[in-house]
Amino acid sequence: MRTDFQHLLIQQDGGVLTITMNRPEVLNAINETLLAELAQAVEAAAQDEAVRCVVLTGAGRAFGSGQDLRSLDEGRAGGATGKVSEHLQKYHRVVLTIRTMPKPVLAAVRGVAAGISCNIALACDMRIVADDARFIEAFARIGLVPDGGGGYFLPRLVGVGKAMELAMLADEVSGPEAERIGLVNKCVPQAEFEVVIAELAQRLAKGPTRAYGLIKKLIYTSAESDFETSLRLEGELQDIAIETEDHQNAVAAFLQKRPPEYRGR
Ligand code: LHQ
Repeated sequence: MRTDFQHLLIQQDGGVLTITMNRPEVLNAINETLLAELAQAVEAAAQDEAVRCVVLTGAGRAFGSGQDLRSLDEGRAGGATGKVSEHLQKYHRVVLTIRTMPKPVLAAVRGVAAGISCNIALACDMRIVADDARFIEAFARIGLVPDGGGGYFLPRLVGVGKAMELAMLADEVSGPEAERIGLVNKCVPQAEFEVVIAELAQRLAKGPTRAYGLIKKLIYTSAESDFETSLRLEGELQDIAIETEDHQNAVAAFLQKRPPEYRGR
């Protein structure tokens, strides 16, 4: 796994790979370099069997402030042409890789998560946030629509009515409120944040990774399937899960009254 990035910090602890977006002076605003590096890092993490859980976070006081508006403006002033939808494809590569990689991805959010940074956090499988977290679907503030998958994730997480409110008003949602409306999984005091993240990430990294990958497929596909299609997929995935070493060892461990040890195989 490459670690010499300009705007990312990469740290591996056992099966947990932490990717930290690192431009704290601009609240980790995403410029071209950060975006390209993020795509490379998540793709490498997806491929690497030694990585069994990914944590995505931001350096300093924020998770991220969205697209770097300065570099966007400079690009325009410099005569950059091309549709924004082409630029968005680079973000789509990131969110698609997060959703499809067959292992859990946690967003660890401290401080602000605005614009497309907010939606990258929503792409992750779970979100654990500190109580200073601020989620802002900032797009409408600058006359844009939610991108990076926001229009897809928002109604699925919080329902259509709330999604509309968050996208149109673009008001801040605090960490505790985000937990209350289901935008995040858990909001914890800042003093406990790092320990809670580390414990959950290590727990997931020591879990039945193959089953986790199949669970992602089952849950994420369900939003697009009818009930019968989902039941069919459930059967196909269970056929795979039941053949895994982790499943067979866990059943043996249960019968022998000892804790299971998952190897991700
Ligand atoms: C920033 C940024 C930033 C550069 C803070 N860029 N410098 C859009 C267009 C095209 C294609 C792709 O898709 C997108 C998607 C998007 O993400 S659109 C949404 C873009 N983001 C925003 O509109 C948020 C802009 N930032 C803010 O509203 C505030 O900075 C927030 C609410 C995030 C944080 O406020 P504060 O905590 O008060 O911090 P601050 O405003 O003082 O920011 C600290 C520094 O970071 C500051 O620099 P300075 O040199 O003055 O200290 C800001 O200029 C810089 N910064 N966001 N997106």
